[in-house]
Amino acid sequence: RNASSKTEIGVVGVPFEKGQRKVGVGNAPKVMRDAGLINSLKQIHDKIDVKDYGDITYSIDHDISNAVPNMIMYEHMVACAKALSKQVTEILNDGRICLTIGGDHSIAVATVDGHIQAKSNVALLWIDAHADINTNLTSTSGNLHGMPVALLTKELSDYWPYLPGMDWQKPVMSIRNVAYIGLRSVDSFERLLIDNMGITAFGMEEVEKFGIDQCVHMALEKIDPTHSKSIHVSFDIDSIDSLEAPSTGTPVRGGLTLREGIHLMEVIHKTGRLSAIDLVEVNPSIGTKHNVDLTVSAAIHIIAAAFGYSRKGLRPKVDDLPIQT
Ligand code: HAR
Ligand code: MN
Ligand code: MN
Ligand code: MN
Repeated sequence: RNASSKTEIGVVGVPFEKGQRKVGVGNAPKVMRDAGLINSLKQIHDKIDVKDYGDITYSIDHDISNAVPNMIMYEHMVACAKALSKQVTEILNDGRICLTIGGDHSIAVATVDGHIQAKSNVALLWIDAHADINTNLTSTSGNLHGMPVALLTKELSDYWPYLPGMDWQKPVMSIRNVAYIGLRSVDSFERLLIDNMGITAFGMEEVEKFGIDQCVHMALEKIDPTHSKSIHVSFDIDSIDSLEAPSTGTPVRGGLTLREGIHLMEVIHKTGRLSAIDLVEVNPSIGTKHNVDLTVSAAIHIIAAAFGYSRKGLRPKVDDLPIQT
């Protein structure tokens, strides 16, 4: 039973939506909290301790707007990321697993950076329909949520121009320590990079061929062969099929089932080395109320699985037994 060890969680909300152009994804932290996220965490088992660190706030430096070509609303990302990276480091240094509720996926530049500051040896699982490994030269949209993996990894650092205001962020992570699961909408330059760099990538074809359990184990074996790293799961809700998680900015059919998403997180939980989760791209302004409810509850189920929620149920504590045996 997983209830035997104490789990301390630190939650941070990031009401940030400037990494893409649709309104609403910035409201996800509020909507997730209103849907009972914190209580759902507390109810997983009796050894869970949750501290809510609130939402990230930041103020922007207008002097760097338009400083970098094809990076839309760049100055907003820079300011938010700096504050968020510090918060993630603080939560980890407090001895808690960091749960970051986005916001769009550009915020993962900060969460992974903050994780590396605290733990140095980090393995990153990127669960997404998209590869998010464009630079400002390869992106056809200029949307920053399509660029975080390229900003984080040292093998891609030479492909960027000088990025004003980002000097604090060191691209020290190796692409060898990154694995994708769920890919099904990858741009042509992204495909070239994945192939030429031999990046570990389990697209939906591989999920179909090997099953989700094998895919997660193979991904972990690649990025953490010594079973010693601090694991970061950056979970884009659009990895889940758009029938089960419709309220997201760039939905793609043919994705992971909610059951596969839950199982993936159960496997990660069992490693005992999960340190940080991002749950991003839930957009409560997209679709009907039913669509939003489906998407938010899918996100909460996935998060609960990562912290040890058992679908088989847990036995009561001895003191709670109605009959003393
Ligand atoms: N690859 C496309 C781009 O760069 C779309 C990627 C972004 N969508 C996301 N992120 N939701 O995973 O614009
Ligand atoms: Mn993404
Ligand atoms: Mn995506
Ligand atoms: Mn092994």
